[in-house]
Amino acid sequence: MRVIDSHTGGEPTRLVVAGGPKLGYGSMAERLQVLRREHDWLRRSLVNEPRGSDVMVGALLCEPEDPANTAGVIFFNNVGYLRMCGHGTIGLMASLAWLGKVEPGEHRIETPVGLVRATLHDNHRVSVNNVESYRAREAVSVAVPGHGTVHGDVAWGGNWFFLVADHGQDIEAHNTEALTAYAGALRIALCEAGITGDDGAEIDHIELFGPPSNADEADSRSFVLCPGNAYDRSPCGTGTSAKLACLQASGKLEPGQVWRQQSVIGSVFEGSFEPGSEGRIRPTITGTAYVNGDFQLVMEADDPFRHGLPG
Ligand code: PYC
Repeated sequence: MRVIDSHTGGEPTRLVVAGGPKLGYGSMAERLQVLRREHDWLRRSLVNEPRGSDVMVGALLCEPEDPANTAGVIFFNNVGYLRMCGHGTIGLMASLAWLGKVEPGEHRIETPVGLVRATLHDNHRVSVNNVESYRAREAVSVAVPGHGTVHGDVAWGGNWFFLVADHGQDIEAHNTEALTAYAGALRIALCEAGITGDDGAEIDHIELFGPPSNADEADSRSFVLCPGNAYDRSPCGTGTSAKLACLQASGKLEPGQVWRQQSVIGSVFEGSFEPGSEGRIRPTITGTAYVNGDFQLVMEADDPFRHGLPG
């Protein structure tokens, strides 16, 4: 199995480009179900220790269902499957460019939640025109044990997010342990209070906002806790999409206006949107990714952990 590693603003993506399991010819949503049901060993092998780590996001490159599209992709992490991944799509394009499989310009990529458009620029830059995003609920209150009542917006950006500004935490790289504990407690509190995305979907990403480290470089800084309890080193593509949807819903961002979202470690995505259908937005997120590995996976038959630790 050939694998390309990349990172997008510090957040890793490990992409299987050859030798992965056969998942049939359905949509990416259908193939995700086959992967989860019959080949979950692939996720654990790539992402979990001893080969991977909690921070790693894995991706499986697929033949597209529609041959007019460039590729399909399914993303996963240390505890399960992601619906969409913005930093991962930027990493996917950098990896395909590394392999000489894509030219600069726009490419259509199939994901489990729909088609996205990814534009490969020069200098390792990629723009992802993401799925339509929207704020589902505004200023939702939740009691978080040890932290009082917290207010946040529920928004969809390709994954479900709870976005909070009134958290009283320092969004700083030296404070990630406390931020992880706070955001983890908030996620559990949402779950216990029955606060969900549409159709009862679990809100599995928490996004805390604060001022940027330098107002010349960004408009806001965020800390994003992903399912599985690792925080996103990048500003999070689906999270930035959710943020743009909330800004638009509050009348704070106009179509085409650029919003610069900084991650807790300081990397920046640029985002903007066009109007979508039914009051939703179609966000575009631009970031930079570098390839930092190109290798074969080895699975020795007598290695008890060749498929990773459970999880
Ligand atoms: O960039 O959308 C993203 C993402 C989701 C989880 C980790 N990164």
